[in-house]
Amino acid sequence: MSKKIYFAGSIRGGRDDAELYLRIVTQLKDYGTVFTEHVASPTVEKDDGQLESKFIHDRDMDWLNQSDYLVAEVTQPSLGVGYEIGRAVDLNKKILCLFRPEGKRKLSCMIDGAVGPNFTVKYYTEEEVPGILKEFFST
Ligand code: 6K6
Repeated sequence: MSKKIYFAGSIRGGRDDAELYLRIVTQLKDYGTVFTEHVASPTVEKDDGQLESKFIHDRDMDWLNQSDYLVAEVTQPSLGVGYEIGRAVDLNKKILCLFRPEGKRKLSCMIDGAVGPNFTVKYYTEEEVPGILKEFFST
């Protein structure tokens, strides 16, 4: 059966990494269905901008509920991504957080310190993504 994957990445937290999200989502699609492909879309704010926050929240939580995995790119800090990670922990989802240690930015202790059997944090460079995903989805 195809894996169900929720991808999380910053929207209102800042869109600097949007093109990277798209490249990660493209690779995730080799492993299964990605519910949140729109997070990687250059036009997400225009496409979903007319929708009520409550609709977006409830739709996204429904998708998270249906997912087996949460993959979050956490380099660009985002309240929404942090919230989704917390909810995914509560729902016992298998979680992968990807952080690029560039410049002065440091990962929140609440993500870095959450590591456990179902919670993986990877400090990475983009060329490492294929190997990281292969390992994550094989366990
Ligand atoms: C409306 C106006 C601007 O952008 C929009 C569309 N908003 C969203 N559409 C879909 N998912 C969203 C939206 N806003 C937040 N999310 C969810 O939270 C996504 O699943 C992202 O992983 C995460 C981003 O949170 P913020 O706090 O960076 O926006």
